[in-house]
Amino acid sequence: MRLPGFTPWPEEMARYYRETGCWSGETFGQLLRRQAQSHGEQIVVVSGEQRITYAQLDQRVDRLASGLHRLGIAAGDRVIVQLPNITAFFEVVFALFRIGALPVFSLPLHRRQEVIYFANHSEAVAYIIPDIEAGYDYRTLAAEVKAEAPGLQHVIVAGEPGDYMALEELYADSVELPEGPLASDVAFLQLSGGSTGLPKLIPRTHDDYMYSLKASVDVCELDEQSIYLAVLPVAHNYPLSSPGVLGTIYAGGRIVLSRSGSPDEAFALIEQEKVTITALVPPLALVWLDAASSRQVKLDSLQVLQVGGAKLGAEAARRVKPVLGCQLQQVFGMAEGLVNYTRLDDPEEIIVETQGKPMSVYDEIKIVDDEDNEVQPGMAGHLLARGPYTIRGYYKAEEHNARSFTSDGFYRTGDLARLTPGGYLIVEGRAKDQINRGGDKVAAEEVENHLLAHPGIFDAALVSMPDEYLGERSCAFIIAQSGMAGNTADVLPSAMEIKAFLRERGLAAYKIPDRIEFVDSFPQTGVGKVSKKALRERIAGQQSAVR
Ligand code: OOB
Repeated sequence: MRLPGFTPWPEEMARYYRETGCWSGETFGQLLRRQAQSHGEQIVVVSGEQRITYAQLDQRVDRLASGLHRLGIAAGDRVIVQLPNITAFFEVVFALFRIGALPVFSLPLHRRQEVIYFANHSEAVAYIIPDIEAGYDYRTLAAEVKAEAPGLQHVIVAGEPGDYMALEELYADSVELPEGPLASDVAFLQLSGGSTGLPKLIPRTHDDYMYSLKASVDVCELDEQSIYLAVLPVAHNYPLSSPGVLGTIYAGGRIVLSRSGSPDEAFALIEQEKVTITALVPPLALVWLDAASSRQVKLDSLQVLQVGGAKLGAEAARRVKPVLGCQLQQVFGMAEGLVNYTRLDDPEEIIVETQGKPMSVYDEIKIVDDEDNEVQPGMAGHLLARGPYTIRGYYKAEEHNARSFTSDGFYRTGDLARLTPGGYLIVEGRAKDQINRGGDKVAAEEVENHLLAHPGIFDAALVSMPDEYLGERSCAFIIAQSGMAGNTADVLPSAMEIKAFLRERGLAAYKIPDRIEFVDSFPQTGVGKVSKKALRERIAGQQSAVR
């Protein structure tokens, strides 16, 4: 079933990817069935006291698929899935895959603004949440979302349902289901980090995503013996597929779920469950390094620590092996597709200093200047990517697609990078208007639009400021409404008030500016645009002055 708003690969490329075996023709529903047949009695997910086998997962997925089908959820329907790292995540997404309905992945930190947008933009029919997680009641969020998303017919709760439907009640007797989706169909909508006013949704097909799992599993050397600890939220592309939890299932391995990234919980799980590989963002890696240096830990089973999502400093990278006793693997990827890894047997210098190289020989990358001309070898420029698992367009975003892709189908990553003679990438910065807050992506324009909704704000510009721990934090420069700036302090909105205003609007907490600076005007570029470069320099200068 062709999803409206999806840009497929050109027919001759699709044929090529099929002929070369990149696209295998298998769907996720079929993958799980195959693994249940060959590894049925092996444990697939460990979550607290709960351990389930491939065969049990497969059966629960069939029953849930039957219940969802009976509820009226059909092939092509979109369903927002906002679940933490719990077993139900896997049951839900594979059940949706099996009936050909599309999960729309939302992160646990998303709030009203994000979820309402996903619901309306994707025309979702259902929304699946936990009851209370990390002290937050998602049923309250659901009530707010429902009020603003008229198309949403069902709210389904993993846990105590309150006013809604309990997920547990949907596990029906397995019934004959309609024919499943094709591998060329869109399997789900993933989230983009975004750099524009509104978040973008990323359509990924069974074929392309399955290939990204296969290539990741090969590079990361996962097999049936692998035990993957999921500490980052599993709905994110990195812990989902690089190789992540789905790669682990592809390899026939075991997933251990952690509810948090804290060393207390994670180190204990690594020891108890003999975890072999896990994935972190740089700030968490720093916390782990500190925690492991200051206490006796036995992480003997851990072979690989992946770090990605934001740039890992070379100094921290160098500490991984001596402190944690495992190999570091840098991962530079994006939900749109392209994923780069350092290889497990690469020399130390490459592992520490680079962000890896494309995982597939079918990946095509280019480094270009502002006019799209390829730069001299070794020079920095804009990174473009095309290949068997890199999308050709965002979901329902024609205008934006014209800017985000070249006419010959390369995705403009927005990253500035250079290539080493050996073909490894070093990320030098970013051209897109985005702040990377330790792996959490903040689109400047999105936050600026919310700031502009405040009656006391005339103009706003959000920029990054360097941060030792997160790499970057956000700083909002604000011009107050005329008549307010320079006026008595009680008329000027305070920084606290502005943050509270954004929070009340229901914006995810990581998007709330870390710092707010009031100014009378913005520095301008030669053509009169706001010079974010000058604002970044100003705030970085102020920071170093106080040190
Ligand atoms: C991952 O995916 P997204 O979609 O949240 O963010 C992608 C962006 C990249 O374009 C780049 O700007 C940044 O995140 N990034 C890195 C990086 N890894 C991602 N920047 C520097 N160094 C790195 N190692 O973040 C993602 C998806 C799949 C695998 C890994 C990460």
